[in-house]
Amino acid sequence: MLTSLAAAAAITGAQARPNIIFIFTDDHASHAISAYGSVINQTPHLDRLADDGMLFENAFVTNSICAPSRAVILTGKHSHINGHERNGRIFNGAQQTFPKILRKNGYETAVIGKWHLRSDPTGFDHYDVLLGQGPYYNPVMKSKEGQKKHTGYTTHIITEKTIDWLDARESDKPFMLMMQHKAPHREWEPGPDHIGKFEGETIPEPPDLFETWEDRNFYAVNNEMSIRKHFRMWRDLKLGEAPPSLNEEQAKLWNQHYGPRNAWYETHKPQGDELIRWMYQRYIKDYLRCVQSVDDSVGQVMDYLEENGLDENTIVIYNSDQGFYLGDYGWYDKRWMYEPSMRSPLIVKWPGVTEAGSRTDLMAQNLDLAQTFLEMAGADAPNDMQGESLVPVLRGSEPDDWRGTLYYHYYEYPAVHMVPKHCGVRTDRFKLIFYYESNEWELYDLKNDPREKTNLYADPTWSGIAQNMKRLLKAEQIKYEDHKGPQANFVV
Ligand SMILES: [Ca+2]
Repeated sequence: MLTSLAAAAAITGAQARPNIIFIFTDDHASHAISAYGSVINQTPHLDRLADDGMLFENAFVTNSICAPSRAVILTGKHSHINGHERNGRIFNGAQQTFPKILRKNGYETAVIGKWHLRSDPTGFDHYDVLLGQGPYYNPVMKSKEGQKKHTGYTTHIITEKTIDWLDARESDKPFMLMMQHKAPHREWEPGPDHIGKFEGETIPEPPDLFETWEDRNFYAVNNEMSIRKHFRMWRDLKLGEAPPSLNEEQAKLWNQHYGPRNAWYETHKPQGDELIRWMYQRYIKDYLRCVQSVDDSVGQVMDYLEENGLDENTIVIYNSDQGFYLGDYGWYDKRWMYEPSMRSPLIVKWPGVTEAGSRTDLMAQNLDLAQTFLEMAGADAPNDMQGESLVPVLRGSEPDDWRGTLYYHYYEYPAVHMVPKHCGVRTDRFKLIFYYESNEWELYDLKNDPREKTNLYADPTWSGIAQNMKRLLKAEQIKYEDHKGPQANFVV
């Protein structure tokens, strides 16, 4: 009797554990989500998720670049600990990750979509992932059964595979599913259903689209991600023929859309500011078209959960691997510790736990997700994970001892876009950045200068703050064991 009661209790407990769906995108800046106040697009399905859950107004990454961000999320450890400091490394899949721990605790785990870590996924019952970056159209995907070529738009295919996996599963275990889109990563190739969106509209420009950085730091002047100078006209701005990866039907639609607009460019040959404006419109519309397909995907997954009675016991999280410059600071791309790329969107719907439509301004970081997922599932997090579980915040409390400082470290130099190695700390008011290979510093007052235009580091008025921030940097480097190397070579 006792045994069967205990077994029944165990089953009830197992059933009560929530499912987790982690919807993850690549390069989706929070300022291209209307729930975050976007002035350039509408994302009704992401807004619906925010209406049902909690939106983190201050969510950040530790290292604003694609594969390293993924490694941080899987391990709950900074890049220098998990060994994936820069793109191109091969992820050590033998190390501890949160999906492995969930699996040991009775969860069924799956990842579908972009993986980008070079080694095969480990810790998953099922995976079906793009090879490397993967294309926007007709991707080859790899599963435990081998590689398979698909026809169609990659955002649609990843969504369909996600829903198919949910539909086919027979296990009574709770599940943790990662649906990871390629979109809206460069080269921003729109899907067939949104390729004509925004036509005839003028998307608002950011206030610093024409920034040249001439009297500012050397690297920012010389990096290779400016709207002004660094687009590839063929792939980024779609001048010329359709990409060869498209089939005949897809190419026909592509050429119908881009052909007449390319003819306008060839006739008018805009120059100077007019050219920058034209390139910005061309870029941002394609970026937003890709976002629109992602937003549709979020809606389709949420609809599926509701229609199949899964919505009440499934946590849905939306996040991106980092932010992005949408013409902000005169740029596209990411990498810098500046706000547009250090930030990422983070929205969590946890039915019965998060208050619908709530927001928090506490600082969260992608480093926190592994421990958050484990606590959601009732599993213990290992002591060597370096983040903070967001569960208390999701439950509605604002812990007094919540972190006041974020640590950041970017490594990928020299490399594409030529953004220097740097590290730094951010508080809710100030940001200190250290370019340790040239011993240069920047200090920004985020309250009075949110777009980081005035470097206060050498200003005597701010020397006390600079000193305090250096102390914080030293303390964070010790805390996260990143205190041996050139990034720690400074005196406070
Ligand atoms: Ca990315």
